[in-house]
Amino acid sequence: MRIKLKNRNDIFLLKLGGSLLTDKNKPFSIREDVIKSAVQQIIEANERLILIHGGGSFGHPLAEKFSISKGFDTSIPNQILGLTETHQSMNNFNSYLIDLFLEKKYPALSIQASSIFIKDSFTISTQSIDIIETALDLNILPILYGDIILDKKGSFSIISGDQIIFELCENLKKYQISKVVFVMETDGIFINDEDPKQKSIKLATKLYLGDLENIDLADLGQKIDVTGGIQGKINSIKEICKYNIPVQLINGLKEGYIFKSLKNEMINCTNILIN
Ligand code: IP8
Repeated sequence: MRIKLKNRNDIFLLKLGGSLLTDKNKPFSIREDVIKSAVQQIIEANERLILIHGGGSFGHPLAEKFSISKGFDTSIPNQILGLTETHQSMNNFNSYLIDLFLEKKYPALSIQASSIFIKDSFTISTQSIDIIETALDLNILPILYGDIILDKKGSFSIISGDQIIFELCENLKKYQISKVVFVMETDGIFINDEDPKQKSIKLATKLYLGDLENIDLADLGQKIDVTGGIQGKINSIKEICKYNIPVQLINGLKEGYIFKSLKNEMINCTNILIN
């Protein structure tokens, strides 16, 4: 896929998955080499983008322990404290990332989703998208992350990195998103071979939105996190494609892939194209 940035107001949204950046089996564990390489590639590419990262072992174990995504429940001991601890844990993780950019003298700014988005039962709203746009105007890299979200009805939930992306697709006005890139620890979406006798799986390198309806997903035995798994990712892609924005799923463990994606170079990955 070759998508040229058309004008200086075109941007990429890049999501670094939590299971790529952390060891999901060990709470609060960072995959240092992977994160450092991702940061280095983003700096070297030096493109205008918004970076979003997931929770991994900093967000999901706590969110699960206190059933944060189910909302306020007085029967769960210390749930409100757990809510704030979940946020703080994500904040610490995010600080680690921000520091890596600043150490390399690259201006990155942490923007907390829990401070700029609010829920009203099912709908999420924001009055603060201009903060992100103004940061972009100043050539600052805005970094958002999966977080807790408060609900005006006196409750709360989790806002995942993917939900943040939908909100950005919906609300950014001054900047056009030319591509959303999900950086994961697999090459993309694997499907079963058309010939069932083959019993083999293959990487879907090029898909259209319509293909996602009846996709024959290969079972890679991937763990489900509190906000989704691969089927959740497909639902996210469908949502993003509604805004006519192409999506790319790439492997963050492959050397140079993040850089190449940001430079629109060819890589072995899944591209979801707009019809
Ligand atoms: O990893 C979840 O974000 P995600 C964030 O993008 C928390 O789903 C706090 C669990």
